[in-house]
Amino acid sequence: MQSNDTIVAISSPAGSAPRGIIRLSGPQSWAIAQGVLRPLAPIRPYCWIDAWLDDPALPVGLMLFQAPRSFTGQDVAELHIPGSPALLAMTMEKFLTHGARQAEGGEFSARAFLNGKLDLTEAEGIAATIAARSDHQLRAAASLRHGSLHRWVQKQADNLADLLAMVEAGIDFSDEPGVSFIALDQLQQRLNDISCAMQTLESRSVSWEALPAMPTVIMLGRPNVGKSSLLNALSGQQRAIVSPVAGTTRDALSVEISDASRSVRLVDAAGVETDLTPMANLMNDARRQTLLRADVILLVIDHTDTDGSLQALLGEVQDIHVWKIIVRNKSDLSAGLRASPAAIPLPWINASAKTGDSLPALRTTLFDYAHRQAPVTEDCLTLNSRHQLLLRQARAAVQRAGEILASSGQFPELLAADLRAALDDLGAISGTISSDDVLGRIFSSFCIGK
Ligand SMILES: Nc1nc2c(ncn2[C@@H]2O[C@H](COP(=O)(O)OP(=O)(O)OP(=O)(O)O)[C@@H](O)[C@H]2O)c(=O)[nH]1
Ligand SMILES: [Mg+2]
Repeated sequence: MQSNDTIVAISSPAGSAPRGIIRLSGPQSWAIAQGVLRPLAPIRPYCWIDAWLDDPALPVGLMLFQAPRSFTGQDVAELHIPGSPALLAMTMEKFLTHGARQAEGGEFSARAFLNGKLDLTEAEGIAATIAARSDHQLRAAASLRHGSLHRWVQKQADNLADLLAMVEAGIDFSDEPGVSFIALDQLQQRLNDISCAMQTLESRSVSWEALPAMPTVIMLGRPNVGKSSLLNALSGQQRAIVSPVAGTTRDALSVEISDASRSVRLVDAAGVETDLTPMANLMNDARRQTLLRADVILLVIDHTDTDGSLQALLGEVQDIHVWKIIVRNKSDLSAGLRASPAAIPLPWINASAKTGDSLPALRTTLFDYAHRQAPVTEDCLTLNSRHQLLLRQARAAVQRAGEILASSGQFPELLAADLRAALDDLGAISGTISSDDVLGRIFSSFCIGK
């Protein structure tokens, strides 16, 4: 990974926005920035500098950061301009012709890592933040980014390094009678403590892969109540066929709907058929399978539903223990709803897929329920498969060391080798010891500009 040239990338999100940011990092970043734009005041790091771009003629803002006090640990320049994609692309071109190189995905974070500004788990936290699709992932990513795993690793690595130093000193001075650096039972106790701490982390942690990426909301209701119409209206797309013919939707259909920070997958399951033809049986089976994936069930009813049909619907989902909400669709029809509010034992909302009445409130309710789950806390870390593998290896090495000690205590060289192996594995979690190969794999999953 080359890190002594100057890289540049657009680091604001894709698309139009009031403000766009182009970031440079490397020894030439200040000079290249001054080649492309004219500062209107003497340049100083860590403060806003008004500047002028000649083509097109525009006032812009410049921020300079001096090595090593910057995100990457190098000299950094940040240009703030109006966030029009065409203007950003044109300005990027100028930086490239003035000698900067287009940054690869994750290269800014990689430089921060190589300059000791971030450890590998914190860098992974940045990548995970960018990729997060749910509140759970966002919270877990923030915990990584803020160094909770890094601190844990550091503490255990310090303990292991202490023990290793004492065991190795014991080897060096083994010819000297009466010189002992740590009593065997004390050493055994400290190894047990480290192994227990590792076991606790493994058992209390949540696997990254198991975090719900995007909660699923499944709509359920009798044919013709307007499930497909709601799916289309909530997603703003004509995704599902809508018709007055009951039983239009046969297979489950899904769309992703998002607000500013959250997404849910909305699934339109086939309507609940009551006359049991072979086709209806197949549809009912498929729907039950789909329901098992639900984080929230949205029960859809309309003015034709009676207390009885509502109870049948509730019966179908009574064994599924997830959040359930009822939407009384077709609120625009003046006939009113037959199922009385008293018969509705769940949170409910009146809405109309046709007129759009209450759909914003319905969307917000869905996001709120779908993302309502236990938060990821400091002492319940989220580990990805790389962390889990290294942690398991480290614990196995510590356990081997404990066994050598328990069986004889006579082979300090073997003991030291296992402690070193455990230390290497812990080091690889935070990246203090890793091959370029591993680093390349991790940073290549980043997006450009981060
Ligand atoms: N007035 C009114 N009509 C609606 C509303 N929502 C849906 N409809 C109509 O109700 C009929 C059925 O709508 P769909 O969305 O196909 O219903 P569905 O629940 O998906 O039906 P199946 O796929 O058969 O299970 C269509 O004629 C829609 O135009 C609404 O809010 N108000
Ligand atoms: Mg339908």
